[in-house]
Amino acid sequence: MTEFFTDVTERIPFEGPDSDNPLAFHWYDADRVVAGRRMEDHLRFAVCYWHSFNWDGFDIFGAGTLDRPWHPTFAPTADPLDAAKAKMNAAFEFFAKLGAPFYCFHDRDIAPDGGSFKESAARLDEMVDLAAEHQQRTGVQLLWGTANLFSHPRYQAGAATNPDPEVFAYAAAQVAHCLDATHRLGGHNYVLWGGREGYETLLNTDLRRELDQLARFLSMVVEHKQRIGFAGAILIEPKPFEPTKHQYDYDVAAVYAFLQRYDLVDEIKVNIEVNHATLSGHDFAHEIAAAVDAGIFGSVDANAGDDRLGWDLDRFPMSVEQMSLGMLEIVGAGGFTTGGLNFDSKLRRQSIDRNDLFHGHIGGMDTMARALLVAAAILEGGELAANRAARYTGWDGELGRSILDGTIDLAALHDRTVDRGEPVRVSGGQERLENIVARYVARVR
Ligand code: XUL
Ligand code: CO
Repeated sequence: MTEFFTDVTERIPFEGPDSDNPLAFHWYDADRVVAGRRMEDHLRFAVCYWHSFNWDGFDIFGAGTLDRPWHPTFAPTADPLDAAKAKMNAAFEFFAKLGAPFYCFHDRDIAPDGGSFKESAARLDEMVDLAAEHQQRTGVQLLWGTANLFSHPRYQAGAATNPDPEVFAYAAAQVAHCLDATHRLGGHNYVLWGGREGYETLLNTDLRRELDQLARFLSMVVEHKQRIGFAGAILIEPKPFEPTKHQYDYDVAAVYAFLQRYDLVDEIKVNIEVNHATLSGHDFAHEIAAAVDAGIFGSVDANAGDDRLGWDLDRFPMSVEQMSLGMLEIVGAGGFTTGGLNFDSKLRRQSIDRNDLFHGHIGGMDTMARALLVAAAILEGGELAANRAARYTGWDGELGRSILDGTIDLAALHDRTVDRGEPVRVSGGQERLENIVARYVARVR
């Protein structure tokens, strides 16, 4: 097999924080045990196929810039399946050299559209057989698969939420086939991002119908999963907007309300993407905490937005502090089970060297590894937990318990309050707590 990433001949080594080697890990040490688990098992890194191998760098203003010789931009006359095979060789070469234990794909990332459903499905089957061989050879596993229900023009008005049931049927067929493929490849999860499940204008949209359709679609996915014996988790990926003006899976709270309304809460969890969280006006850590609280936390798409740009930038995560606060919620809740950290992150359009794909992922993995160390140290130190517990002690006392267990009612609280003075106010201490976090960020090694 001819190699694509020829500058990197060995697996990227761990050399520690003092190394200046840009093609080495400085913090991610797969075998290092943190809070009782190997780093690799905590973080469960995945590389995404779409940004790293499918995207040629095009944007709405200009053509592809990246060195992706299998891409139709650069090989317009190549046989699509030959090109897909060359792309898969390069992808698995990259996963293995990086030392990423997992990858993720859309059906159309690994197998090109065949023009008809039948031909597309046959191509996917052929490429899945090849992916199984690559997985066997390299030991790389599939974190999740997903069907692309947003790129083809047939999905212009959505997939499950389309006003035309023929489109719903097509999407259902595509998901059935892709879920089977994910199952065959031993996928740990199956993701549904509602790329066009939303609307542009209420003037032509029947909200109630579209939500009922979406719920029926998801119920069918759950039924199919059970029928084929897929043991992985089904995950919805919330995003507030882009490409549609309003997306139904706006954020974790909206997804949770939807799952409760349609009695799907025990069957479906969420895949939280950092840049989607920030677009919805929330911190990454908030979305994790909301999902953990609702019992629907599944997996993470690790990336970063840009403070000044209000769309989905999908940069590699580089902020240790932001990621530490997210990891604090994840590790505090017991860590990943089926999920992991998928780099739904892409290079900037000018990053045209082949090695840039390594630099992006090395930076992201080191950032997340450091964030894990910070989170584990904060949890071990216990100051934040002690502070939080102290803040709520009143609720463990007589008054708090009698309010919560219902032995005291509104009128009784009225009578109790009449002759009392003001409650004693105490400091929330936010700055002191932020300083504690900053100290851990600075100190961990
Ligand atoms: C889009 C996005 C997708 C999903 C998979 O914003 O995040 O790549 O992760 O369809
Ligand atoms: Co994503």
